[in-house]
Amino acid sequence: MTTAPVPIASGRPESFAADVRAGLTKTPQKELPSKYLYDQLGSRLFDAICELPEYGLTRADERLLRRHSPEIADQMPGNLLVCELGSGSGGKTRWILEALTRRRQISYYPIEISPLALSLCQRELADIDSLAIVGLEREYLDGLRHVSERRGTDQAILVMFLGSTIGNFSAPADLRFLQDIRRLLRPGDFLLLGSDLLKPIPDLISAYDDNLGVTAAFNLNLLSRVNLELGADFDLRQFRHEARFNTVTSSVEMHLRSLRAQTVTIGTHFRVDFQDGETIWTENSHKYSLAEIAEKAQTANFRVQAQWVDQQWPFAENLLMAE
Ligand code: AVI
Repeated sequence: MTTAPVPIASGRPESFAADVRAGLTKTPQKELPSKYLYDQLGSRLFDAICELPEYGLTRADERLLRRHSPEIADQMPGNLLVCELGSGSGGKTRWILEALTRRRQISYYPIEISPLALSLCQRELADIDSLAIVGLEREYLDGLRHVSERRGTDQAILVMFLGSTIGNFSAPADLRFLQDIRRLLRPGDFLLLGSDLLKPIPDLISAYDDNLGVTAAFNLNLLSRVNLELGADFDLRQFRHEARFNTVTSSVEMHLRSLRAQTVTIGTHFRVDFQDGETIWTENSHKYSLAEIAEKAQTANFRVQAQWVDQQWPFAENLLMAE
């Protein structure tokens, strides 16, 4: 199941319809929210993306967690709860949970809107001794609030938000999200934040427009989802995946380009006209600098305890402490 926690819960069908309508009537740039990329097929395609030779992000995240988990565990207090925003498949979380449970009993709360992902994660980590797994089928902040309100007075929280999903919140929403997390924490709690870093543009474009066309399928699947769930008639062959780097926002943008002038019908009443060459913007993936992460963390009232960077694929694991 997906290792990508999506920015916000996918929501009910009526909000999908409303979001599609709002996004496709936006001018001058049509948009579809990236959270809708992750239906069942989209989640599987994302898992495949993580295996692609061009997409070094997930492997860098895993390498850093594997290497630095003992050091992270050493900095944690004895009485600790662990929450993960987006449970993932449990693969990379294993390193940190194993390091933490060497010294203490841990309750681990994966927070995830997909019940299937939660049960896969529970199964994957079930063999770790001294670990109690309590899956929460909720949106991130709602789940974190739930845990935070029920913890003991002397219990600290470690929140993990891995895989650079923070980069899919377009600025300034990334900062707002850090502030929202901070408001649910107490001084002395921790946030372990994964963030992809700026790297040469050709490497970034290859990572988001791979030779096998997996990312193209991931992106086009969004139109397929609109067809299936909202009764639209997008002809997928008349749209092409595009990855481009926006130097102003330091982000890789995914778009779907209309290959001709066309009209698409969504449901019974809603029609959208596309000009030849017009695009739908489907995702923003911000690439940070270390200083930028530190600045956003400090603005959100966290102290930067450590930033570890992968040498093969510039990516940072940031250990932040609530002040
Ligand atoms: C989940 N997220 C961090 C991925 C990223 O790199 O922004 C989603 C993705 N989109 C295309 N490839 C991967």
